[in-house]
Amino acid sequence: MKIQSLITLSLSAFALALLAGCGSTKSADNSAGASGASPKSDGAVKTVFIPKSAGNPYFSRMEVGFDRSKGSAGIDFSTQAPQAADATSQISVIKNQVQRGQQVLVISPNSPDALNEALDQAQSKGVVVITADADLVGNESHRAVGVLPVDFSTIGPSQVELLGSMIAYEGEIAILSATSDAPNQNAWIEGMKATLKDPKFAKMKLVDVVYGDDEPQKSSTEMEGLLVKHPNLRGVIAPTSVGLAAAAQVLIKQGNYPGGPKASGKGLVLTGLGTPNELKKAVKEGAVQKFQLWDPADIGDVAAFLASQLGQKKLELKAGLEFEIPGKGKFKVGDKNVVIAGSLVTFDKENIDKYDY
Ligand code: RAM
Repeated sequence: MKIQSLITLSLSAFALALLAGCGSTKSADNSAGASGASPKSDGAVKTVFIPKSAGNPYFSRMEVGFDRSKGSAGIDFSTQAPQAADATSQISVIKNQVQRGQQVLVISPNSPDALNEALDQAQSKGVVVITADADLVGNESHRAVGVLPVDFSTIGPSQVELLGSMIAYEGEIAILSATSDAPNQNAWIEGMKATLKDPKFAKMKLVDVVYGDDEPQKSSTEMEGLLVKHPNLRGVIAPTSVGLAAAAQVLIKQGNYPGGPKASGKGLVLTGLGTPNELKKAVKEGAVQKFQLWDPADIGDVAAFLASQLGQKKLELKAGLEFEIPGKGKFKVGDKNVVIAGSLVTFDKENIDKYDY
């Protein structure tokens, strides 16, 4: 890694002055204050996080990151969830929060494109828009930066390999996703489909993709539907924490996992992306052997830092820029201004008790 390409950011005035020397400081005319989005009297950058939906422990864990970093980052943090996991509900929240004078919107978008206009309007008023957790895939120009948990291109292949390794790379498989418009799940599903074309997976046949809309009840119903509709189903990937937790409950209830009390034949293997706390019981009972995720709090930490820097116009993002978050480490701005905040972890009964989120 080239030394000269490393720009260390810290919250000290000195380091920020260095950034100004890199051409990152904007003139007062560009300041957010022109639009009514102005900092608090203590200088904290008014930042709101808009998750995909309410009541999802995954987003609560992201908020842990924001909360623990807000002091050091210098943001005045709040959150407002939309009423449902759809773009229309998020648009009202965006408008409402812009009216309330937020300087930075951090959003996990429910659509890759339906928020474009609302986000553009916010940006035209001087509000900084950061996507976090999910991105505006194909519409990245409608936000300043995307803070993603891991490189999205690795998730589809990792999930297919994980399921394949547990079903001897053979049999009918299905996907239980979030909403049909979810930009992160859809990107990962594309990755899964591409991976399945590899000869290694030639005997794994994707027979269905269903959507539980990140609602526990709908996810359970969709999982039950898959089991009825595909009696020979060998595996399910649920790349959504809500979907995976709900599907695991269905398997526990039905007992049809490998070694389960009602397994017919080899039993159904379930994996996906989920929070360890929601899956502990299923892992201990054997209904889920292995699944993956990252720590969502890492996304909150990085987004809090960038919200502060961008809200104060102290950072000019460009591909290749490296920065350091005090106490957390070095990060890099990649193509399309994507910053990767964490890393993929595979959980199983050996390690799951080490995690508490
Ligand atoms: C759900 C949401 C979120 C996704 C996780 C894995 O909580 O859909 O966007 O990142 O699952």
